[in-house]
Amino acid sequence: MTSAIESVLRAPQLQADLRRIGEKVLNQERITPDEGVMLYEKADLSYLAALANFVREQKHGNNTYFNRNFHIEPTNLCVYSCKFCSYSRLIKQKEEGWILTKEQMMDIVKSYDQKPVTEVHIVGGVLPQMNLAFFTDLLRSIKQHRPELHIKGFTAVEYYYMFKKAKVNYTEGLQLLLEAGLDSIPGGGAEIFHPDIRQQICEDKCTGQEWLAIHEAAHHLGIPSNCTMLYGHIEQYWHRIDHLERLRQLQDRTQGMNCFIPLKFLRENNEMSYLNEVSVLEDLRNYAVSRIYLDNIPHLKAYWPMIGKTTTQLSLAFGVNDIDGTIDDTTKIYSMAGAEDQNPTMSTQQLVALIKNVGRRPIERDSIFRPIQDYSEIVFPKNEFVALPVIQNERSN
Ligand code: V47
Ligand code: SF4
Repeated sequence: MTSAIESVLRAPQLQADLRRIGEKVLNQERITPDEGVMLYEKADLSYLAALANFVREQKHGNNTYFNRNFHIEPTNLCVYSCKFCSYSRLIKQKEEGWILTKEQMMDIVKSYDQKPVTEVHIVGGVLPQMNLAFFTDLLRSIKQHRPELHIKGFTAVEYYYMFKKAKVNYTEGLQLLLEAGLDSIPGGGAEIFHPDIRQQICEDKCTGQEWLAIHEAAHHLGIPSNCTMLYGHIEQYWHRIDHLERLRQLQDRTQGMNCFIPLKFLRENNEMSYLNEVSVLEDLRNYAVSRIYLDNIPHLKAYWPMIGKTTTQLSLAFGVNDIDGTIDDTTKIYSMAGAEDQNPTMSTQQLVALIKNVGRRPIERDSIFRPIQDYSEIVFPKNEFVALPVIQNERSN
């Protein structure tokens, strides 16, 4: 029997260099940086979809993962001034900002006491008073209150600053947080590693090399992490491939990263608002090339609060196999940057419907991607079902 990818590779009009890349993907061989750039520049979206879906189905079949999570954003004040950031307020504009006390954050945790969430994602601005001692104390209190809640906490940017202030090296700092209850590290702060771009969009925070070194130190301590790339602003395709290549090399050394999350630049309320946002087609192209290039990172996530529910459904045909979680309206990072969903929250039923409606198998997972519940056969009571944009129904009309 001929697979879909084999018939795509036989198309007579396909350029020879693109066909060679496709054959590599079919044979599960790694593509080179030049080939990655070529895919971005020359490949048809339908060709990319076929290759990326092949990789996705080799790794995960039809499974599409989500989790039940909420966020805590300790502060939106920040000592840094990333030009793309709509969220942070410099300390001088502090009347527009918030700083949560430990008690306020514990109240957020306690508000989920009767709810079946499995993860808290903690991320925010960088402030001197939110230091290593403050956060180890917070993590200890969370674990004391709810030991089984997975704490995915703090970007490498936040770590870099707090470890420097505390005069500890990366391993010492991470070890302290691990002992206090840290379970994993989110992917934020990576932006674009290449210094030519990084200096223009976020010159005053940690470098790409420092970001990578902190994740590497975490992996050596057995702390898993995610990784991200902020795309669709002033970078070129080869900067994206340079970024993916650095992640692929780190993963070859440590196997510590579970998931890659492309983050689309959103333009409202920041210093880069003069740029247009890239199109949905570009989002899909980026998911597909990322899936093909990062052959050693198991999962590819579409972060639905950022790209919206319809693009999330489409992304499942372009290599994506994870859509993050319920969120419960607990993050402001993307709504402040102009995301279409100003109060991001989805019930389990809605996440399941979103996945099922495009013919995929919805699986709830834990934070390190172990399956918790297969929802493919579960029928929710009718009155709890909330309609979503339904791509499959549009096709079948
Ligand atoms: O590092 C800030 C990005 C990141 C904008 O690990 C923006 O599961 C687009 O990393 N347009 C923080 N992006 C959030 C993050 C994340 C999100 C979801 C899941 C995970 C995970 C991690 O948000 C920052 C920055 O790259 N960001 N401003 C903006 N205007
Ligand atoms: Fe601060 Fe993060 Fe915003 Fe940069 S992206 S200004 S580090 S909150």
